Parts: sequence; structure tokens; C-alpha cells
Amino acid sequence: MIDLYAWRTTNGLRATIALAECGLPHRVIPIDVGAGAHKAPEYLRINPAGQIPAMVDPDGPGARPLLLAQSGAIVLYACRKAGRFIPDDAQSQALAMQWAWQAGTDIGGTSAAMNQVEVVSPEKVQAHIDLFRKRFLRYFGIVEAHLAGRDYLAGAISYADFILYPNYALRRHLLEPAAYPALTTWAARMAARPGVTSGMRLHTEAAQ
Ligand SMILES: N[C@@H](CCC(=O)N[C@@H](CS)C(=O)NCC(=O)O)C(=O)O
Repeated sequence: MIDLYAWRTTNGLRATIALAECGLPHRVIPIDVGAGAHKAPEYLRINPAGQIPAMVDPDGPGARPLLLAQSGAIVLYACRKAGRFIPDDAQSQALAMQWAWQAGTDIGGTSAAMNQVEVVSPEKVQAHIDLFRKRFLRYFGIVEAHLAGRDYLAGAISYADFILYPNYALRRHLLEPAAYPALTTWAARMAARPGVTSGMRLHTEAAQ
């Protein structure tokens, strides 16, 4: 049984989605980042970086326990272990890597910066808020253009879609369906999947 330490943030939710979609036996252990649980000594023994997500697979490679941090690494590990959601052909594999990195670095980094300037920072600087919002929408504009005429980011559904989805879902209020029709259709396709619904539970249950 895999233990996944996560919270209802984009980094946490891409890992919960991947594990649920892959059908690997696991349990999600909530680590309340807002309450500082990620800095508790018992958690730092699991991830010394003091960040979520982190995963412990008692049955890792070589039948040895594996402790893994970094959301993208956890998503890819789960997909490889399950033998699912990794494209077969080299062209789609390259495409999945491109869009996984775009979601994890460009969009994910901008989203983290938005949280910093809009929520965490005691001083709200409008120019900083505008800068990161504009950048966020520009990056999603690139995704929109790519998704036009496609069902998923890299042909069939892949790990890249799992990495992107929470970045859409948690800020969908900024992404007007009329301006992002292909993205909105893709998101509906993702949301209809039982694994995605189950993986998003930390977020959806808190929103109720
Ligand atoms: N690159 C890491 C980022 C992880 C990350 O920043 N996690 C946030 C929550 S979404 C966190 O734990 N922040 C607390 C901290 O960095 O002190 C990943 O993809 O897993």
C-alpha cells in the first residue's frame, strides 16, 4: 500500500489524481500546509525539504521501499509502475514531456507566484498581481491553441494531463469558457473521469 502525503494544492492534487487514475492501492495522508504540518519533525523525516507531496512505496524498485518527493516524479513513477498513461510512440512521448514541463514549470511556477503576491504577501502590489495573472493567462492561451482539435495534450490521455489539470481546476474562475473553448472541453473530459474525481477529493470536499 502506497502512502501519499498531500494537500489540496496543485502539486498535491496532481499526485492524488495520478495514483487514483493508475489504480494503485494507496492511501492519501493529508498534510495541512496552511497549519504548518509540512514542517513537523515527523513529516521532515519523510521529506526533509518540508514540502508536499511525498510518497512512500513499501514495494518500490527491487522490492525495496522507495521514498519519493516532487509531484512530477511521483506522477511519472505511478504511471510507470502501473504501465499506463505513458504514450507508446516516440512522437507522443516527446509531446507529453513538453506539456508536462510546461504545466509543471511555466504554469505551476506562475501559479505559485500568484499565490505569493495575491494571498501570502502582506503587501499587495497591483503591478505584481497583474504581471503574474497576465503570464498565467498567456500560458493557458498556449495550451488552448494546442488543444484545439485534440482530446488530450499528447494524443491519448497521459501523465501530462494529470500534471496540468489541477492548475486549471483551482483557477478556472480566471479562464472564461468563451476565451478557452478547447481547454474547457478538455477539462470537462478530465472531470468526468472517476480517477480524476477521486484524486480531486481533498479539494472538492474542502469546497463543500
Ligand atoms: N516542485 C515541487 C513543489 C512542491 C511545493 O512547493 N509544495 C508546496 C505546496 S503546493 C509546499 O509544500 N510548500 C511549502 C514550502 O515550500 O515550504 C513539486 O512539484 O512537488
